[in-house]
Amino acid sequence: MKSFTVLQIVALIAGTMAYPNMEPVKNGGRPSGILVDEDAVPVVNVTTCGGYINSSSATISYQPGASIRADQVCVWVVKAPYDSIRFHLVSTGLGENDGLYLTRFINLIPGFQYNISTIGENYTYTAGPVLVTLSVGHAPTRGFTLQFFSSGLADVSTPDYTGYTSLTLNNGNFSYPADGSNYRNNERAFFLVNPTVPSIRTLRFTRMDLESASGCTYDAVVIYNWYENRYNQITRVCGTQLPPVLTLESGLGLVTFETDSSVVQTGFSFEWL
Ligand SMILES: [Ca+2]
Repeated sequence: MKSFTVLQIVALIAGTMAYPNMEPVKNGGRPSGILVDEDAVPVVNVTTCGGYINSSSATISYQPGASIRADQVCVWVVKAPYDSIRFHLVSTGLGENDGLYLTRFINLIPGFQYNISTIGENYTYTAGPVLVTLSVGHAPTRGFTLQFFSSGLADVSTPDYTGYTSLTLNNGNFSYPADGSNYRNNERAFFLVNPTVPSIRTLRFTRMDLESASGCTYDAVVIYNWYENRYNQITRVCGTQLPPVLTLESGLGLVTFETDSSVVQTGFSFEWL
């Protein structure tokens, strides 16, 4: 990592000559186009079952050395400012029937996945965001401590989301947009149906009002079910087509919403129980 310091100095001296097409855009107080080192120690500490972590580094420490109930599922969303994201497991009490997974989540599509099990090993992505999913087997287990550090160039491929909610109650209903207005152009939003109490759940859409297109290539709701330790795409819908009622075997579902640059309508509603 010492070479990063040298590169930083060179880049600072060369200035715009080295990056003639690069605007000196500020990103978190650090100019883009400059390689940024990892934080010396994680700057955020998260101890909850799931959460949205927008940080250059963090420690996710969930029940280390303490008990976690059977079938517990937790999801942490990691959005880091730099394009290299290195995860490593510090300690774990998870058993062979439990899983801790990293899932690349570029463009709202669950992608390459690691099953993290080896303490000290590096699991690295070249761009984010990343979903961290804990899936406990059918017996109680013990927790873990995981850290991540981002470094490198500004991750310009990772947008700010236009909407995000984690739905953690046992049941409820949800509408987007919540105030009954039209959704916006260029939406990039996602919603986790992830009740804290583990159980099989049902996800049922009650309203759909999106711009319609063949293949739903303009505006779309895409639904994923966490099953057999993967985010499996169930359906992609638009227009007024209601998705099929979905059983969430592990109690975890993912609803993504994206729109193009024109034509907006009133969105969608669903309930879970
Ligand atoms: Ca549209």
